[in-house]
Formats: sequence, C-alpha cells, structure tokens
Amino acid sequence: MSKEYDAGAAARQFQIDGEYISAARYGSGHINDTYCAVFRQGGAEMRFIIQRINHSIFNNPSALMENVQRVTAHLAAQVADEPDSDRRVLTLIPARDGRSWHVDAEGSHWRVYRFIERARTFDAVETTEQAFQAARAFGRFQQLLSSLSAPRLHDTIPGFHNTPRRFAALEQAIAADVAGRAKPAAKEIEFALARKSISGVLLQANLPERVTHNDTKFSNVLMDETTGEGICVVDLDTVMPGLALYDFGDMVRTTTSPAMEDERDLSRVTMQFPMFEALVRGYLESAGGFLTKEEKQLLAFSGKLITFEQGVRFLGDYLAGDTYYKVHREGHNLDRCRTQFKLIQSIEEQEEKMERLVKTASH
Ligand code: ADP
Ligand code: GN1
Ligand code: MG
Repeated sequence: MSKEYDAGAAARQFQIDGEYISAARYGSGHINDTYCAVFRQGGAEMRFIIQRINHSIFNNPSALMENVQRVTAHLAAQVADEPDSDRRVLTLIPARDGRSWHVDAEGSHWRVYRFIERARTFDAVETTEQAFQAARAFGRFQQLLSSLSAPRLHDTIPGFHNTPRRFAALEQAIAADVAGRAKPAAKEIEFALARKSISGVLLQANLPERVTHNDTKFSNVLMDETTGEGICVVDLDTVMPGLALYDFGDMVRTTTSPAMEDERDLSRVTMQFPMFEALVRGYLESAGGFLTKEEKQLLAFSGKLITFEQGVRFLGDYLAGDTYYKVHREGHNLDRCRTQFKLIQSIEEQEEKMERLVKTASH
C-alpha cells in the first residue's frame, strides 16, 4: 500500500486563492502520488491536480520541472489561437515562492496543475474512435514539440527506453533472485530469454532523436466528455529526448487490448486489430508529416518491442521484490508481466497483417 502524504498542506503552499477544502487520491499511476485538491473561490469550488514527485525514481526534480515548464510554455504558445486553448495544455500553478514546485519539511517535491474540466481518462480502451483520438493527440504532441528550441531537454531518467539495458537488468535480477521468486516466474523468464535478440533493434536502426513523451499510456490522454476529442496529453515527467517509436510502441501496448494492465484472466488480453488500425491512422494523421520512411517501417515492430520492454521491467521488479512499481496485491508485478507477454503472443500471431497495414497506410 502506498504511504499517505499531506497533500492538503502542500497545496496551500501554491498561489491558489480561496479556502482549501479537501484533497483525495486521484488516478492510477504506479510511480508518483497524484491527488485532486478542492478550493472554494468566491461561491465556486475549483479543482486542482497536486502531485508528489517520486524523487527516488526521478532523482533530479528541479531538472524535471525545468523540462515541464519549457514544454508546457512551448505548447501553450503553439495552441494559443485555438478554441478552448487553456484545456489543450497543462498549466502549472506557481508555488508561493514563485518556483514551479514546492519542497515540504519531509523533502517531498510537489507541483500543481490547473484541473482540466469536462474531460476524462480511461484505463482501458473501449472504442476505435478513442484509439484514433489518443494516437492523434500523442502524434500532435510530438509534432508541436518538434520546434522546441535548444538546449536539449534533460534526461529525467537516463536510458529510460534502452531495451538492452532493461534486459541486462532482468538478467541480473534472475541471477541474484533476491526475493526467491525465480521459480514461480520460471515460465515468464523463459519467455523473455527466448526473445532477447529483439532488444537492440530500435537502437540500431539509426532513427532520429526527437522530443518524445515516453509514457503514452492510454490513461495519459484526457478525452473531451462532449466531443470525444483527445484534448490534452498529461503525465509529462518523462518528456525528454527519445525516439518517436517509443511513443507509438507504448500506444500499441496500452491501447489495443480491452483488458487492464493487471488483468488475471489472460484470455481477455488480445491485440485487437481494429484498434491497431485506428492507432496507425490517428498517429499518421498528426505525425505522418515528419516521420521518416525508416520510422514508419518500424511502427508495428515498435508495439512488440515496447510491450516486451515493459514485460521485462515488470518481471525484473517482481524478482527484485517489488521495489519500483507500486503493488496492491501479492504477485501484482508478475500478473502485469503476464499480460504483457500474452499481448506479445497476440501481436506475434498478427504481425504479418500488422506489417501489411502499416505499409499500405504509410504510402
Ligand atoms: P500518474 O503518474 O499518477 O499517472 P498523471 O499525471 O497521469 O499521474 O495523473 C493521473 C490522472 O489524473 C490522469 O490519468 C488524469 O485522469 C488526471 N489528470 C492529470 N492531470 C490532470 C489535469 N490537469 N486536469 C484533469 N485531470 C488530470
Ligand atoms: C509507470 O507513472 P506511470 O504509472 O504513468 C512507468 C512507465 C510504465 C508504466 C506502466 C517513470 O508509469 O514507464 O510504462 O508505469 N513510469 C516510470 O504502467 O517508470
Ligand atoms: Mg498517468
């Protein structure tokens, strides 16, 4: 279970007018602690998102916040003339001392965003229109950030999507077996070892470095409640230099199966081809103009690779005794690993068809 923090006390350290009412846990993230805080302003109740940054994972929070500040300012300038522009990008609320974050007495780092109303996220995809909208929004995010000026953004977690490095960490975890869990995970270990050779493919493909989101889970895009449009991309801690395909790959991982990431009934985990088709269409609509031929050729493969990388990470954390991801039950990380590997099987069964679709769609 996660530790409780005093999000209310932290919220009062930001430049928010009115009377503090409450703060409650919000969202389903595995790393940071997200709360929704309510303030009474005049007669109205206003909501805010307040987050505690996990500084054992993001060990340079001020560099991270510098990235977030630059990225949100750039996006805001780009969408300024669009209708509803203040719902299309996250807006940081400054702390009382003028910085964009606050450090409390325990050393926790906090930041606050304006709440984007009349929109919501989903943990699992339900319709092809949602998949299309999510992919179009993440592609647009990359496109708008392609004009971000120098300097290069900070690497908030170095080697974040370096799959060979993730695989090496798994091999170490298997060898050390500190929690004595290699036995119950024997099948998953075998599955991972059999696919080691795909780890380096994206890194060896000489693809261009871009500004990417790197955590394009389906639950990281807000959908407008009325129009269904993918209106705002959230969860910006991992925005940093990366490959466009890390983002597309993570969309395939999180936005093609109808099941949750920790589903125990593996028969529910499948790569639904119509969802993949919608992701390709949505992503190419916004990102097709800048992607190179080489990037387009690897779209389908990236889904398999990022799903593999994530399965490897969950398995490694299970073997290490659950030190990275929040867990809410016994074997949670192993359950999560199993859904990833089941999804890979489903992708492998449909790979040729996926490749054919990408070829046709990107011409
Ligand atoms: P986590 O790391 O906990 O996933 P997120 O930044 O993704 O953190 O926020 C968690 C959830 O909170 C999101 O999935 C989204 O539903 C909601 N959310 C985040 N930011 C906002 C915002 N500015 N306005 C409205 N909802 C938000
Ligand atoms: C973590 O914080 P959250 O839940 O959005 C993780 C991602 C994983 C994801 C798997 C910093 O994201 O890389 O893909 O869990 N974030 C970090 O659900 O490691
Ligand atoms: Mg999130």
